[in-house]
Amino acid sequence: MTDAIQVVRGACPHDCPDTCALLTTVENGRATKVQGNPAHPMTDGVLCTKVSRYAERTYHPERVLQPLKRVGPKGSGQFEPVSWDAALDDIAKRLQAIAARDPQAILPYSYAGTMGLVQGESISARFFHQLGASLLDRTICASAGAEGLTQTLGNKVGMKVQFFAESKLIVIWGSNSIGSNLHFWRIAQEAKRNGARLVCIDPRKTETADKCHEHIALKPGTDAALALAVMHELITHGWLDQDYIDQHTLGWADLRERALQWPPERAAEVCGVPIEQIRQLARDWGTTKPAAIRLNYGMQRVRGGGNAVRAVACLPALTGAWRHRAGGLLMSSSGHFPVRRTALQRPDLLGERRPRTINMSTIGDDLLREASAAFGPKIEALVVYNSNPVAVAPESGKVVQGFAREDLFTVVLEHFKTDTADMADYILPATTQLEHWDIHTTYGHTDVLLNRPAIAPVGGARTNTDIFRALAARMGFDDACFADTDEQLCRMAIGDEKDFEVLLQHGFASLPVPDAPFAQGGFPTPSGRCEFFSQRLADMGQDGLPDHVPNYELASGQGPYPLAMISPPARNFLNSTFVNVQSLRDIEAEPVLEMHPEDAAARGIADGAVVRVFNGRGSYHCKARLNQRARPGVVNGLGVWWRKLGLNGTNVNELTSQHLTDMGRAPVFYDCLVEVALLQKEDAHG
Ligand SMILES: Nc1nc2c(c(=O)[nH]1)N[C@H]1C(S)=C(S)[C@@H](COP(=O)(O)OP(=O)(O)OC[C@H]3O[C@@H](n4cnc5c(=O)[nH]c(N)nc54)[C@H](O)[C@@H]3O)O[C@H]1N2
Ligand SMILES: Nc1nc2c(c(=O)[nH]1)N[C@H]1C(S)=C(S)[C@@H](COP(=O)(O)OP(=O)(O)OC[C@H]3O[C@@H](n4cnc5c(=O)[nH]c(N)nc54)[C@H](O)[C@@H]3O)O[C@H]1N2
Ligand code: SF4
Ligand SMILES: [Mo]
Repeated sequence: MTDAIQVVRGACPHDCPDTCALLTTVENGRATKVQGNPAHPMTDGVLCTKVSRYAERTYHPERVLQPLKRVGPKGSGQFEPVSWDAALDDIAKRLQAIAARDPQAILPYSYAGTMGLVQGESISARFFHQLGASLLDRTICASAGAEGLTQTLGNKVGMKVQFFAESKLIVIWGSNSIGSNLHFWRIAQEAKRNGARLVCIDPRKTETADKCHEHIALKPGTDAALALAVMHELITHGWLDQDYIDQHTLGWADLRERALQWPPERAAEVCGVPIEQIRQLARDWGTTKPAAIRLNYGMQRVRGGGNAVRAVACLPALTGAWRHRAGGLLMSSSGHFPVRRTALQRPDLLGERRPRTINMSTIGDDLLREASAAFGPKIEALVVYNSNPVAVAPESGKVVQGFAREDLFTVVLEHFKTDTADMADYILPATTQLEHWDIHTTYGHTDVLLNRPAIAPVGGARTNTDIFRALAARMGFDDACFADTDEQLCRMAIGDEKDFEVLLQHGFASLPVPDAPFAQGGFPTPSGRCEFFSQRLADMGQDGLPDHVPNYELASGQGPYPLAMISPPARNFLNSTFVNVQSLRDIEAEPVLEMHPEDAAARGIADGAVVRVFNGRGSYHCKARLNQRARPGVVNGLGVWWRKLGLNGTNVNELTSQHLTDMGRAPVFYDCLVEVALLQKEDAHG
């Protein structure tokens, strides 16, 4: 019996900064347990609750295990099983017919359902490049922050995460570490035990805020104002490292002038926080060494998200925090990895063609657009993989209307009948992380991980790569690159043969990143300095300096929608993944809206009441949860539920808009005004 037990090394595929190393126990060909690898320092043998249920998800009774073809009306969720050959032949024929008119009418739609370089964008990208399909601007998560960080530091680079353990001040800015970056929280706790002060900056009083020494509950979208006021105090109190500023930054005189326009009194008004809290934050930042900021993506999902990240990213250079390995800032480490994207994705297969680019964050509007000179052809076919846009994209009323078009041909590669798969013409069953090869970089630490298949594909599931290889063959794409195996793709993704041998042996390897990468400056910007002023932004007609850019939707005290809604992740889901895993859904129980008791009382809403959250874009039913986690004037709609598992077949994105951020063309999920009312019997279906 013991002979039949194996433990296989892998990597967590999810869009999470921790990128844990997995150990999967396989008994007689069946995965029985998924655990954290104790040998991997960042994972330290611990997984989050979600992924420790990965076997439950893999063998879920509702998993799609054979190709399905739509038989009912669009969106009815009625399908019949068909053979792989029948499905692939028909899909290839349909795509070929559209491509003969204009391949740009075909749009791939994918995101980070798996963060793997191989099952993400490798053969799939080659396929769409060879076809000449529209390109996809993958903006739905992080592109505003990434752009802001890049315009300031030069790339998505920063501190090494393990050195936060030695910091004496940690500012957790726009992130709920306990919920979404658990392994960083472990490091922050170690620092706390060693005497570090922890400050959390978040409109919501999260589990993380509960455990920090200070919580600054600012209004959503006001982080740049707060950061500018901190600079004001650093200047007026002389808490600057003038030598670091002179040698390693660009645009100080201009930034100084800008910051002097932001006394704490002004920022307190804009941010809705006490003046003394701002002064204290500046004092902490200006006088504690080493001091570090864990910046995350929560704060860049508003109109001024790029500017906000720029403003915060200036703070470590002002005090010379970068001099110490436990000082500086970390938002994303992904720019440290020398990934061979060109080899994996082969953009050269486009030849002379330059297809248009569609922004994934405005898929609602774009699916409803007619052909025009400016837009190009109407979108006639969508191929969706590693994403659930009907649930996660903003303004879902429009997204659903777009997917419901009878003249749209939609193929969805999935594990489950998600809200998006329900709208498909074909659902193709894809393998999970336990069933395929992959290689993983990360945005929260600096290790590369290899994922080996632990079990054979369940049922008739096939890997994303295999599905695109099979389609390529049917479309007559004969370039040799379509024959690359997954193992070959892993080998070419990053590093050399020697590196790959290390991965085969240990499952992970660390990048050679210096301990204090910017102690002597050397930022990867055009000037080599930390760019307070960005000429590149100025050349694009934008403000070259960071500034506070107010939200699109600002509560004025009047108007039909007086409450600001943010919709941060639910701890036991990963975006919309895991919502259908019963044991995890049981913990989250039902869709909730956190409200401050004052806002609820003004509307006659009691704790646990079913409410209608609405604005001009739509309405969403959920349960009101009254507590101090919500600040007055702000409501928190937690998690991206599957629409069909919600109370009225919608989720929070019924309310969010398709406006885009100041930089990076990203969505503004947390820049959204709503009103809340007790649900009356007559609007139970409204
Ligand atoms: N459990 C779990 N973990 C996840 C995810 C998940 O869905 N569930 N999602 C993953 C993904 S895709 C990502 S991108 C990462 C990063 O995910 P993040 O977007 O960083 O998510 P959170 O850590 O929840 O941090 C968001 C926090 O920002 C706060 N916030 C909202 N608006 C503002 C604002 O204007 N200013 C400030 N300062 N804070 C604001 C929210 O209240 C929330 O607590 O997390 C990943 N990890
Ligand atoms: N209101 C609101 N909306 C949000 C957010 C928010 O905070 N508030 N967060 C936004 C953010 S940060 C992000 S990143 C996006 C996330 O949006 P998505 O990237 O769409 O993420 P998921 O919802 O997790 O959906 C991923 C899907 O990929 C599938 N999948 C996983 N692995 C594989 C595979 O190997 N092959 C195939 N074919 N499929 C696979 C999963 O089953 C799952 O259904 O949502 C955004 N939407
Ligand atoms: S979701 Fe994040 S914390 Fe959970 S196992 Fe994956 S990488 Fe680790
Ligand atoms: Mo994300």
